Amino acid sequence: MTKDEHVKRLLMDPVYAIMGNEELCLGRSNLSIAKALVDSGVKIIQYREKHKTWREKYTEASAISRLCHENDVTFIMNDSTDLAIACGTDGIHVGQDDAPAPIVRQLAGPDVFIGVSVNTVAEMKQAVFDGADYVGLGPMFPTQSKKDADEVVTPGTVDFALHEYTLPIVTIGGISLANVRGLYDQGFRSFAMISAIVSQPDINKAVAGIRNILK
Ligand code: TZP
Ligand code: MG
Repeated sequence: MTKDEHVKRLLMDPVYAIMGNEELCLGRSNLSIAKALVDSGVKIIQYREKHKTWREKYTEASAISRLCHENDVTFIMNDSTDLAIACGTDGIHVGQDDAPAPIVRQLAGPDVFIGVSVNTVAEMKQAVFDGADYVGLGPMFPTQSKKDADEVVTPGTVDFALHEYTLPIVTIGGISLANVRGLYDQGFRSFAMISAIVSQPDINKAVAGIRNILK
């Protein structure tokens, strides 16, 4: 798939699963979680592991990258451009403290898509200027999964995102079965989730529940 096809997928398929730290996965390994996601029909997976060495991350993300490519799943690396290049991921997602998007582009080349985490209108505008392919807007709700999360996005920023913004938006932060439909009804189309998916005992059931509520 081309970069543009991957980015289009973000707006066509609402479920963006983030493997956010193995410790949130009820004792299951990242690789087993990835297999469960693929078996559940998830088509967009981000690898986000903060508590392992580079070598450990490289070993497991390479295996997950292969698994994703064999199953037509879009695979995105969080934080680290060098790991993304080494593992051959389709996309790279960077936060406000990671390498700026233009540097990621310089290192990773033209064919990889780049997502940037944003929390304010100023950050959303900067992401456009920097050549990002999509933004991750959040947190939309309070979250336990990211200890240093920003404040919840303000109503003014939500308004700007819905009515004036041009880049594809992936919403993130505290999204669950209980509130995802509300975001959809507001006009958002992509939902990145950690705890609502990978922290659930039955991943297939969790994914099916989210898809069902968005029908
Ligand atoms: N970035 C902003 S909020 C968040 C990240 C990585 C955590 C999302 O996790 P959850 O469990 O879906 O709230
Ligand atoms: Mg980061």
